[in-house]
Amino acid sequence: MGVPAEVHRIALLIKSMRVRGAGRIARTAAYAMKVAAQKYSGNDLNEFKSYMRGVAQLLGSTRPTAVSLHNALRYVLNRVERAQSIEEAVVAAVSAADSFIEASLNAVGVISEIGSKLIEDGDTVLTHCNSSAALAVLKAAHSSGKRIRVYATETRPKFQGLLSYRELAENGIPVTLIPDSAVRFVMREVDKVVVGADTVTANGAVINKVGTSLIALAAHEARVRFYVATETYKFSPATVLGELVTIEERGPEEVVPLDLLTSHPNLKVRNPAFDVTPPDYIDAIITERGVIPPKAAAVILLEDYGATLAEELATITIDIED
Ligand code: RUB
Repeated sequence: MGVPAEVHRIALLIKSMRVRGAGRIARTAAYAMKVAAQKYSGNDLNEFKSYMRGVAQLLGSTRPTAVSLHNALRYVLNRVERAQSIEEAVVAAVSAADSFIEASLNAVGVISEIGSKLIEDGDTVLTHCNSSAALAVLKAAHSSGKRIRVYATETRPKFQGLLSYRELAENGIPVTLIPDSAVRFVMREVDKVVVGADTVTANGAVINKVGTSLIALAAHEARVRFYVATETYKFSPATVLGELVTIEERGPEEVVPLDLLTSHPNLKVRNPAFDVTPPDYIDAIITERGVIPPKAAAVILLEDYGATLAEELATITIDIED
């Protein structure tokens, strides 16, 4: 059985960024796995397993950087793989997808509560792009009565900062939009930076919207605290085994108008969508399991994936020459 049209439609929503942000992408992919399981019309366990693998492959190919997407797919697939009958496998897929979505939403709630304690009355906070986890922290601080002001970066080239601006303003939080290039200029007025994450690596580096690492650098220079708010399913187990995170490079038409590209055929444009902030520039990572130093990312990964990682390590063979 082929991948259902509804799943193709969801994959396109993620690829075209109509559904975006690492948490939303993960929850939407889990939902698509549920839809796929419910639409399966056959009666063969092995066929169902390979059908679900195909669905996961399609969804996983939509955007390369956010590991949340791959962790969500793996969460559902692992439960399908363990099933002994077709009925059990379908139920496992549906309930795994549901519990992933519920746990993901709960995690953002817990992060907002924990993170809001790091924000003080009168703080000016700078945020970048549009992270539901980071905004949840700011909204929780505001609703607990703390008077905060926010600088939201535009976030070129896709202007996700406008989404943050709107969401914060609708919640009654005083927010000012700035061009990305004004970050260092306003940093002298900023008390804290709070951003989200697409992926956290084993050494505590954070991959987030391009520009994040420059903001971290400016914050470091000005001795402004730099916090990352993220669910732990954005931690990447593959990085324990030395794998590098693929940084998505998007099309030049997002950076310069199409007519300019046509009239200047030799114009070279690069459009990396994410960048890497090293752990030395991060004061703390706010997760649903507490506020951790970036270097503790490996502990979380070993807690969550230790057994699987040990199995994978055991498959690595080396030839030792005399
Ligand atoms: C979004 C982005 C967000 C993280 C975290 O990039 O970089 O900061 O995904 O978001 P894009 P959240 O717009 O390219 O998807 O906290 O909502 O998971």
